[in-house]
Order: sequence, then C-alpha cells, then structure tokens
Amino acid sequence: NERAYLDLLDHVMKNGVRKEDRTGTGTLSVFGCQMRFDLGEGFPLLTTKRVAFRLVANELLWFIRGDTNIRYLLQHNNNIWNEWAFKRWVESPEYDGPDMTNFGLRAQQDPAFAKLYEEQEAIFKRRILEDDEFAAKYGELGNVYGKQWRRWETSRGETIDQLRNVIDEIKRNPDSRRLIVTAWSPEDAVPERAALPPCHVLFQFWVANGRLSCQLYQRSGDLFLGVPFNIASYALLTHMIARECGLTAGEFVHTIGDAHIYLNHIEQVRTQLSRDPRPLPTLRLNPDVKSVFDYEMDDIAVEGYDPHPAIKAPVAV
Ligand code: THF
Repeated sequence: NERAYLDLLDHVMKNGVRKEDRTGTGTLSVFGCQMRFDLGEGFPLLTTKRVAFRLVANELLWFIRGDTNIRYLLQHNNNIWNEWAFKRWVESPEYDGPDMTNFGLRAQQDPAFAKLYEEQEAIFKRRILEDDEFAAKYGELGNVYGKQWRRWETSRGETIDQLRNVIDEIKRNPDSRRLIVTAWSPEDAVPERAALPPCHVLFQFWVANGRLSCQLYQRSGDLFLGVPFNIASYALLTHMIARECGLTAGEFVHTIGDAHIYLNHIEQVRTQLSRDPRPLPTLRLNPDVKSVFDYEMDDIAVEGYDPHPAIKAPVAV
C-alpha cells in the first residue's frame, strides 16, 4: 500500500545525496530501490495528497492509442506534457517570440519572465489546438511511449506492436518469462529523435495463480511529482490487461534507478510525510469493455477516493 511510497520518500530525505541534474534544479538522490503494491488491497492512488487520476487515465489512453502528439492531451485539458513540446517549439528556427531559453528554471526565479512564459505557452497551446499543420510539427514529441509501445520501428523498416503482442502472449503462454515491453532504444535515446528519452525503460508481466503482476524498471524517478502518476498509471494498465486476459490484478513492482527528490520539492515532501494515509480507493472499469484498446475516459473511474488536499510543486524541465 501507500506506506511503500512514503517510506521511500522518507529514505531519500534522510539518505539522499546532493546531486546536480540536467534541469539545473538539484536533487537528493539514491540509486536502486523497489516498491511493491498488492493491487488486491486497493488501487494505489495516493491519499496523502490528491493525485489527479483523470490526468493519469487520460495519459495512459494516449499511450495506448499509440499517440505521441500533445494535441490529444490538450483536447482533454491535460497539460502534463506541454513543457517538452514547447521546448522544441521555442528552440526551432520558426519561433520569433521573446527568448525562452531555460524557461522552466527562469519562470520560477523571475516573476516578470514567468508572465511572459505564460503568455507564450497560452499562444502555443491555442495554435496546437487550432492549426493542424502547426500541431503536426510542434505538438509531436517523437519516439515517446505511444510510438515505442505500438509502432516500434525496426532497422528493416517493419513496425512492431509490442503492447498487442504482449497481451496475446499473456493469453497464449502465461508462463512465459519474456512478457516484456521495452520503450528504450539506444538509437532513439538522442535529443533529435525524442523530446525526452523514456524514463520507463521496460516493463514485464508475470502470471501466477490467476493473477497478473507487472514490474516496471524506471531509470529516473521524480519522486514527488511524477512517481505518484506512474504508480497509478501502471496499476491501471495492469488492471486493464488482466481484465482482457481473464485474470485478476496481482502486484505492481516498481523498480527505480535514480530515485530523486528535487530540491524545490523538499517543503512539499515534508508536508506530505506529516500526513496519515487513508484507505485506498477502488478502481471501476466498465465491464462491457473487453479490450485494452477500446477504453474511453468514461469507462474508467475510482470509487471511495478521499485524499488529503493536493500539494502544488513546480515541474523541472
Ligand atoms: N519530467 C519531470 N521532471 N518530472 C516528471 O514527473 C516527468 N514525467 C513525465 C515526463 N517528464 C517528467 C510527465 N509527467 C506532472 C505530472 C506528471 C508529469 C508531468 C507533470 C504534474 O505537474 N503534476 C501536478 C498536477 C498537474 C495538473 O494538475 O495539471 C501534480 O501536482 O501532481 C514523469 O512521468
């Protein structure tokens, strides 16, 4: 349950080493850790702060569609991937607005700049929603999850639908030890090909006693902002696949390489650690939906979610 997450936060607060990072924010970091969530004990959506499940579910449906363009997210009022598309736009030769170099960090330090950035981001979002050509070019994140899961490109010019294949294989050969989906390709882990090389490198399924378990290897985990989303997202995916395969959801095992707390999240983490966890909610999937590929937002809900209030924090870009 939630304790695994809170214990990890506490562990990194006490034992994390000060480490600089790509974003210039600075972190407390530990290397190599693992959390386990028994999905039979409730749905692991944190209760010590409100986590926007709607955004988690919408992002997962976006991955499952094989979509890599933020337009779909924006159409559903989901802004969690904007920064990475925006970064590509303001670094492109076509952009002629005010200088947006290092916008994430500067927006936090300089209120005048923050206002300028907000304006530019609003213009960017509007263009993505209204201008097809602009959206095709600048809403696109490249080889992120949707592409890697559903349309992996081989060197022979074929494409592989890893997600569909793994579901078929779970049905056909549940004892297999090769039930793997990988997002990481050494070819694609370069800035020209992906806005952000995948954090969720690989996941594997395991079937025993009619239960489907999933383990994720995450190379880098933003413990306060991203990881609560990631836990809920893979738990939801595991439930959906279990449903399609006539299994129940087993455990979600979350393994993280560089597990870090950004230095500008420390106060928020203290607040969260001072709170007592409440009972976990229950996931409700529309029983009429048989396939992982047929879910819409209305088919997915959590019941009995009574969290502590949300805790705001800036996202490192
Ligand atoms: N980059 C960084 N630095 N952290 C991440 O968590 C992260 N992600 C994805 C890609 N790059 C990342 C994007 N996922 C939020 C949540 C998940 C994200 C990005 C941002 C976020 O800001 N959540 C807020 C609320 C958002 C809202 O309500 O609009 C929160 O309080 O939870 C890791 O997958």
